Amino acid sequence: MAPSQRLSVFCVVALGCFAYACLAKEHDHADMYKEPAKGEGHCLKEDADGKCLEEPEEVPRLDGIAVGFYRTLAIEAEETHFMKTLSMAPLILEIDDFLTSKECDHLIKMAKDQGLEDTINSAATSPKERIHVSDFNSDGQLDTNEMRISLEDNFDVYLCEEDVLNVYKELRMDTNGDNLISKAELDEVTLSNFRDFVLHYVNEHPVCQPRRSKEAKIAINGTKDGVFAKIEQRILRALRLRNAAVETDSELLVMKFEQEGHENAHIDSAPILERLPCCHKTDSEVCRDCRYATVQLHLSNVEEGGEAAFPVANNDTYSPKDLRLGNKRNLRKFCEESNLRVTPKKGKAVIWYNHFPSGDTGEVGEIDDRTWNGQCAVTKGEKWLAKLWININTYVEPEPEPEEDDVEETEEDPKPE
Ligand SMILES: [Ca+2]
Ligand SMILES: [Ca+2]
Repeated sequence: MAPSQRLSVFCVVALGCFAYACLAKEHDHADMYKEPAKGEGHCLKEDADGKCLEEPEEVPRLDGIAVGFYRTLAIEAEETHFMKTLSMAPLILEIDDFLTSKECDHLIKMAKDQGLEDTINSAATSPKERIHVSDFNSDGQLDTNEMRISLEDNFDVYLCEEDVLNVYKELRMDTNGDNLISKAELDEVTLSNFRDFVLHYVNEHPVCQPRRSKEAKIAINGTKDGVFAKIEQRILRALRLRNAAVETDSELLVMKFEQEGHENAHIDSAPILERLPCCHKTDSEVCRDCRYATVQLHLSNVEEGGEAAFPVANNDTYSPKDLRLGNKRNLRKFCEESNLRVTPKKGKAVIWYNHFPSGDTGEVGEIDDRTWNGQCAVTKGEKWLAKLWININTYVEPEPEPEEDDVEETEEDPKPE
């Protein structure tokens, strides 16, 4: 998932917005809205029973207005919520007390009833035929930073410089002792030995793991759980997402972070490749995530640490290369360097859009590569978090192969008259 370098119109808009950022509670601002009472959501034409006959093509997306802006959400008769804009690029929104304490406890109980398992690092166990290396300065050798990044990309492990040097030493890779690995030096190590040792090293040094957490994936498709159904409706209303093309993921991911638990920064969705099916629409392993938005529900308070972190949020000069070379994905060690850190609080929702809207069609557009996100280490106590993804199908069915009879015959070798 190599993030592409791009500047979108949203970055330009964001720059303009910073000029009047940090508005105090603008509850009376003209942009505040009340959720319409019935059915009007995003339907263009309804039948007599209120069933939608015609949906607009545009994918709804809230306007953050400016960092610090508060929007009033009157989405339930008895309750008013306030949505605060935390970042414009990417657009990140926060709603305190979005869930009640009882609702949080209910989701935790669902996870406990199902049973939590250690989160698995699937990238490390998937077979590889060769290692892809990142020789950023094209000098034909890997310095320790380039090797660190190569290991992240190949095995989803997060070593620091001293760890990389330890690996060299144990595997006797750096034969001339210059802290650089040439192609010849790399070729001396078999892939399986290299991989096995790195994974062994990471097991011995859990801080190098991409995440340390336990999780339960709760099937929510067609769930009869009334508490969850109510939360789901609240989310869709808050985001004004009631379009038929929108569906929440079939699973709610509930994560538990114990002391020292963390999750390094990653992007939740994938670039749009129209001919590759969306994972929520296929059973095939060959698929891509089509997660338009992410909803993080904080289910507990945390005594210390455990912030939700966005390393490059609101970063005017973001470049994927700087993110990698600066080791900012490693939230276990460099949490404080993240541009935006959100303190966990029971009941809080943190929401962001993983994709831009497409300027041409109003549909889901390119991935927003500033949405790098993760969880800083819990330094005291424990933390419970739920994640729900809002999916929009961006898969285009390929044209069917023409039947043999339909193939137009061309005269390649016309007979002379
Ligand atoms: Ca190099
Ligand atoms: Ca060397």
